[in-house]
Amino acid sequence: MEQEVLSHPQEQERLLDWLESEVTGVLDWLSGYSEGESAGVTRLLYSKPWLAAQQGLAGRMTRAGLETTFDEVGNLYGKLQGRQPDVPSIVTGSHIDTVIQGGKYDGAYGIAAGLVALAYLQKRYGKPLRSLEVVSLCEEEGSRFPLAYWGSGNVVGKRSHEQIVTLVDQEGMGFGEAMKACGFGAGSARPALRRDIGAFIETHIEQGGVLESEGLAIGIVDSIAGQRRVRIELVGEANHAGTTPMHLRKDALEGAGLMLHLLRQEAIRRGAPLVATVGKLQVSPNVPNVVPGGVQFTVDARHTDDAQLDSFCSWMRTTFTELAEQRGLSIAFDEWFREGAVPLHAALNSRLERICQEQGIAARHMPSGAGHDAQMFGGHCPTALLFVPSKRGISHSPEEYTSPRELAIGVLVLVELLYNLGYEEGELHA
Ligand code: HGY
Ligand code: MN
Ligand code: MN
Repeated sequence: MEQEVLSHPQEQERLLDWLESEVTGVLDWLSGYSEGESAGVTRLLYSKPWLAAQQGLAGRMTRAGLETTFDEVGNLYGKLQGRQPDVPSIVTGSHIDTVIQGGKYDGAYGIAAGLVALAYLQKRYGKPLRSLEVVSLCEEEGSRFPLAYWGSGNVVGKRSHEQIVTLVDQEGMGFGEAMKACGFGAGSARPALRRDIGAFIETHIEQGGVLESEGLAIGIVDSIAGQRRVRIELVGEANHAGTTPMHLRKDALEGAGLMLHLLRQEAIRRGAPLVATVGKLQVSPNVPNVVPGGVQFTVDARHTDDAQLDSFCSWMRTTFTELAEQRGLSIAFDEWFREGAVPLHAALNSRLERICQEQGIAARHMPSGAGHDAQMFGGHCPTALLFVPSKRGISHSPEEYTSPRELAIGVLVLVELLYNLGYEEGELHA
């Protein structure tokens, strides 16, 4: 394959033009499936736009000649059947859900890239040796329910129906109820767990500024940072804003404010790649003339070294507990998400490196501070994650942007890797 595409740079140019129009076409179409009129894309798990997007993708996969199936949690697969149906599949894809008012590339790009790559390979080379599949994973972000990686976690056996029984969204809708309303749930279709995946490849926007700042086209990810997500509840004493002297207050918001400040200072003191974020904060009763009696806020902490991450989190618990005591507040911690740092597959990354060299594509190895479905697959099967640049490093925002050419180059590298893995004889991971 490399010879055929590479020997004529004009042919590579023509292919990139075609890939550009195809992948941007899918992304523009997909971005139309969003909640309400707000800026950006909001497509939450088991919501109406989520279901419409999955059904729309199923139609596209079928029209592209792929065998289309849903599993019981709503992961959608499009399969290009291989000549050796009993050997493990090569799967590529990403997540269809988004954050609230997110961008149109996070997750969606990996699905669009897989769809376009399989359509091209089938048209150009027909049936592969090993089956090639594109998967639209139902959920990764944890935006609607307090649980993340529901899609990929079910595929690799790290999520189960027992974990969601008591989970509800902001409106009080139960996880199981929302899943059932979309026609999914235990027994609704084939089980999600897969033990027949020979390799998982995820193409994703970088969501950071390294590639852009270094003028590179491709990031080959060596490891994905570990994550902890903790909900913290502070309870003080609601009281009259006018009659309660400052020294007699048990002000939950004042306590939270101090904790946020200390958290930031400590993360800066410990230095990169540690990051800590308070992204959500709720005050009760949240009215101007009442001393806040209660606050709930979240901490999202990440590091590529799990021991460092654990050390930071235990510092946080000790420091916050002491501070709460000093201020007459009660404090409760609920860690609802924990994922370890994951190394990605060295042999697949060497293939990616070679492909970029042969194609004359500027690339580098790098870590990922963002979590990805590849983090789930990494402990389950040989897994690779490749990045394309994000403009100004912005993501999880309507400002998220990657140029059509940068998107196409990512698809071209994916096409090459899928060709290597899917069509070439010999050991899969020699
Ligand atoms: O939060 C993350 O790292 C990912 O975008 N879910
Ligand atoms: Mn994301
Ligand atoms: Mn993502």
